[in-house]
Amino acid sequence: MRLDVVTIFPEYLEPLNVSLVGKARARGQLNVHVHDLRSWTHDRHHTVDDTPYGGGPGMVMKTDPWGDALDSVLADGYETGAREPALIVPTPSGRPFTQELAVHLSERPWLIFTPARYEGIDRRVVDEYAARIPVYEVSIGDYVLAGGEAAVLVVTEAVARLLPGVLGNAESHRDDSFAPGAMAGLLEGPVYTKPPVWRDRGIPEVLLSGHHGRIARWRRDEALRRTTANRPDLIERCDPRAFDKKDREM
Ligand code: 6GU
Repeated sequence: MRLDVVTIFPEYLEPLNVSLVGKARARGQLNVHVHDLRSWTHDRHHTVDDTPYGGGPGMVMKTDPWGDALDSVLADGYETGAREPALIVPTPSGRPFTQELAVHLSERPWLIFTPARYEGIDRRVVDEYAARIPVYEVSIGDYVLAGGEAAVLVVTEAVARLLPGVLGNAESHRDDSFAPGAMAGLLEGPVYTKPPVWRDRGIPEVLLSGHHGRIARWRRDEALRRTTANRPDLIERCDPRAFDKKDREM
């Protein structure tokens, strides 16, 4: 997969060199290009923003630097064989970024991120590229960040770990919270490792029983308990057929 990020803070994307995403890059599973938007400005002050039409607070990112940057990134990618680009526009007004969207994006070969600062990018930029390529406007949650760069890190990590061969073991995302399947939409319960006693705290006896059926039942009960406490909305949205008689006794 190829990723391009156009930003006025290229250093904000340095975490892309670390950990899972960094290793995926080093192994050639991810081809990442971070670009400084200001290299597509032509004035002495490298201006990327201006006052909003219609008035109001804050500044709006200008059309020309973004248009020139995106044309150049697209041309460069195509030249090197990249195909089927999609634009990812991080914005608090976007559609919610979910595991389902992460899975969908992980199946695309080329993602171009446009994290904005200030009050966002002139709308004509998004409209222009939406007429040419798929555009996904995404929000990572119901709060406001100072810019989209942190959202790029979030989306990139969620997507990269789904790429073939990036996680050590293919089963690693089978039980992810939000993954389809046996734990259908429930949050994961608690986990434990050695030592068996720490500061007088033991671990749930069932985990030492070696009884796989009882362990699976316990994990499901814990997942239900945690989901009910932290995300009752997820329980509401579950297919009632996903629950068995023992669930209903909880
Ligand atoms: Cl993607 N950008 C900004 N600036 N704020 C956000 C966001 C994105 N998602 C949630 N809040």
